[in-house]
Amino acid sequence: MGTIDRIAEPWGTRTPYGTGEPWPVRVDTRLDDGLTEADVDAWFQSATILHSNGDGLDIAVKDGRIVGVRGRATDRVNHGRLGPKDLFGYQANNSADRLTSPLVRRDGRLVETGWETAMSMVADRTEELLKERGPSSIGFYTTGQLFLEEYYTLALIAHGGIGTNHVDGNTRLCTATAAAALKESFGSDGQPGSYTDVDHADVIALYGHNVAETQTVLWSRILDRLAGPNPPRILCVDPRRTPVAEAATVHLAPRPGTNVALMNALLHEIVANDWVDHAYVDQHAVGFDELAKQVASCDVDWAAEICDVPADDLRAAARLLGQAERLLSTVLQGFYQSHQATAAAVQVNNVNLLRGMLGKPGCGILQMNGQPTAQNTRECGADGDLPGFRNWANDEQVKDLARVWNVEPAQIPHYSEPTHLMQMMRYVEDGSIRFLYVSGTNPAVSLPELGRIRDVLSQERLFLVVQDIFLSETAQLADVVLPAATWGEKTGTFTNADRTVHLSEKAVDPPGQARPDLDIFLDYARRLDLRDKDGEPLVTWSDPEGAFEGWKACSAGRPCDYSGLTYSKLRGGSGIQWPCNDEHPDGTERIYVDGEFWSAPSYCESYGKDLVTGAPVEPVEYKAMNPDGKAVIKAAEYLPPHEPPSAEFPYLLTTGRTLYHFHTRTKTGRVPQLQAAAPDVWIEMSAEDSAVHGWDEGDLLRVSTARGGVEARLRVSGIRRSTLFLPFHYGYWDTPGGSGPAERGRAANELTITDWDPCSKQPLFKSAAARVERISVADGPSRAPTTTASRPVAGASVPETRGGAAAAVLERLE
Ligand SMILES: Nc1nc2c(c(=O)[nH]1)N[C@H]1C(S)=C(S)[C@@H](COP(=O)(O)OP(=O)(O)OC[C@H]3O[C@@H](n4cnc5c(=O)[nH]c(N)nc54)[C@H](O)[C@@H]3O)O[C@H]1N2
Ligand SMILES: Nc1nc2c(c(=O)[nH]1)N[C@H]1C(S)=C(S)[C@@H](COP(=O)(O)OP(=O)(O)OC[C@H]3O[C@@H](n4cnc5c(=O)[nH]c(N)nc54)[C@H](O)[C@@H]3O)O[C@H]1N2
Ligand SMILES: [Mo]
Repeated sequence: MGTIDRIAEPWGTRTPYGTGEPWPVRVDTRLDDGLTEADVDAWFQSATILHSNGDGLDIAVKDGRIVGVRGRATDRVNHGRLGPKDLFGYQANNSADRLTSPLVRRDGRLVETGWETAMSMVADRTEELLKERGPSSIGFYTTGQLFLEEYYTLALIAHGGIGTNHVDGNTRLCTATAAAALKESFGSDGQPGSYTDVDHADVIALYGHNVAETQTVLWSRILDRLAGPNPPRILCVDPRRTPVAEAATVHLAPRPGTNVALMNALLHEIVANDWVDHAYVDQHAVGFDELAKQVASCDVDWAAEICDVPADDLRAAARLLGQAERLLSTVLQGFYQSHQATAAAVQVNNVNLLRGMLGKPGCGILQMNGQPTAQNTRECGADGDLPGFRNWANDEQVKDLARVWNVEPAQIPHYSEPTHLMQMMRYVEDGSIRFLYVSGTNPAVSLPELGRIRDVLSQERLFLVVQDIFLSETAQLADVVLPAATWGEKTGTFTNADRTVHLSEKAVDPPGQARPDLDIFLDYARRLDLRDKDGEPLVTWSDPEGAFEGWKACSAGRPCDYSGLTYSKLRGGSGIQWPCNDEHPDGTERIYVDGEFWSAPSYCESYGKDLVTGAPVEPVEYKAMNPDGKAVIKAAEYLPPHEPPSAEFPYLLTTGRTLYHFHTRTKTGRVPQLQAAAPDVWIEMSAEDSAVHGWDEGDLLRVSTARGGVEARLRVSGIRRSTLFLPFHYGYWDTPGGSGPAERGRAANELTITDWDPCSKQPLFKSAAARVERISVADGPSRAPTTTASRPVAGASVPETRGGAAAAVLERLE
């Protein structure tokens, strides 16, 4: 037991363990300064809300206020551990500038009002538009950060009540490709792997996934294996020298946007060396011959040229994969936010399929999620899917959803796939969508090409509703702002990236008039007087547990089956993995254990798409290709990025995250320990490139693309040559809640392009052609963290990132 500075040491103290042994418990506790556990009035069960890992925790309350958090020793996900954002992030709930009353725009300004006025404006405008222009004038844009009960209610209102097809989540920017890749390979969304695969794997391959910074506790688990006997070997595919790259046996640092070439070369080697489990492939998959044909010419020399990676390193990587006995593969934004996102992510599935490494301890795939509740957005149909992973192109499944909702099947739009967000923005731009209801997301910072997005969202003819907990950049553009209660202030459930469902209890009252998102959606439904086909109220519940029961009925018999879960079952112990039903009353650790997939034509969530054009595969084609519901090995040809470097824009710019901040910083920017660790934007460049220009650490640079410019101080880091990296956390406003724009333009999305993967429709944040110039010489180093991928190159004189006494966390080893 002892305290440790968890800003300086984000992953905490090592607890080494060997293959297949239980991961030791380490309970992390952080309370407001001066308090001890004896001072806490009560603890309330929950899980982490600033990433997708789903670490179980308890919220400490004193005098009706959240005063800290403690990891749950009994939880299967984290065995007591928490990451820095979780340990300090709760303080954002207590910020003095939370939204506490609804706001409406009068004479151009947002002014405070009551719920009655605000909600009747929202409902009246909806009804007017429904009368004048029909349901297609209404759009909903939600998030991956609310609770399951809220998404399911919103999906019912939008798809079943209003009858619009324009429903999406920011999960489109986040893990649309995870869902798409799982649908392509296995017929349905649903994570094959389990975090316990880390305990058993002998090779862990991470593709475009900086797990060390983005799921810190999962990285602690990997670090503990690395520190124990028989450590796993690590393959890292990332253009930056991330903490994962530093721990890797093989690190491939490809040119951004060349993932498919790299994957095809790895698959080429696996086929050429016959590292293929033919018995598994013959019995459980279709499509091997097409893949073998596709990769036949993709040798490592070919890929080495395209990816700018040494051919020998590619060979070494393929050998790791080909000779692994228990291979765990993980994929995230370095693959998902690229032009061939789904094609690349599917090739990772193909590696595990070829090796027959699925459904056994240590053999898994984690097509990772990012946001804490993104899985639920997808399951509940609040994001461009239908609830319960139902297939919009299968009339029987739509009919079944209509049965659950007691509406006519024709009421649920299914003439095409639900509209994806980038298309919705286009409809707003051209005026066919006139009402946009945004909940729990900040598109004025997080969408590509912000200059355009600001114009689109501030149009006079658009009625913009923003439901948030702070006056975000987007809320400032709204016609009506609805103040929400958040995590710790409301009850509900959410599901992490390995299908673990957690209950999150209300610990304190929300500030002022703020209300849970669920209550706001229910109020909206009541005002619209939405009815089922018998004239009874469409939404039959009035609280979270009622919504959960409704969802259980909707999910029963589908892959994401929650029918065996209850709030009381989720109380007290660990989170539980779906499917959880009569057959699996304690949940399901691994799916596809017997090599049977959710891909039968009558059951699958999708018939798949053409990976190049995104055109849906016709049902008859799918049935002919895969009549028995096997896994689909889908090949893809490499295509170059859409915006290659040029004489004018010679660099490739990529963007992403740092360990200490969450997204647009509405929460983490208000937390002193986190904000101090990464207070301002920076730009990463290699030592080689900075030497060519004669630039040094801390110089103020201007990076530009065809869309705009951003100014940032230089961090000379371990990033590959001819590549630049910007964190995307820093918005238009200088400090969150600040009253004015930042001194310098610094949002990465001023620079990114309006373009997306044809299959998943996920926007491209990871490669844009850019140029860079120096504005002024350094007066000191940049303020990028030194503990992470932005670590300065050896020899630079940069003060270490430290949190000091303010960042002390109690660790209890058991
Ligand atoms: N600290 C922190 N944690 C978070 C979040 C956060 O904001 N902050 N957000 C959460 C959410 S919503 C998400 S989606 C996840 C995202 O988690 P990650 O995907 O791990 O994070 P990113 O930084 O977006 O991208 C990962 C890596 O992709 C690399 N990359 C860039 N271009 C390419 C490429 O062309 N090919 C390859 N192979 N790699 C490339 C980048 O160098 C980067 O290190 O994190 C979650 N966790
Ligand atoms: N350039 C670049 N852009 C990116 C990315 C990238 O890597 N590079 N990553 C993309 C990805 S993966 C993601 S997930 C998105 C994230 O982008 P956003 O979703 O826009 O980012 P957040 O800052 O998480 O915004 C969430 C909003 O919800 C509010 N909020 C928090 N809790 C609650 C609640 O309980 N109820 C309500 N109603 N509101 C709440 C917060 O205050 C905040 O305003 O960004 C995407 N944009
Ligand atoms: Mo995300």
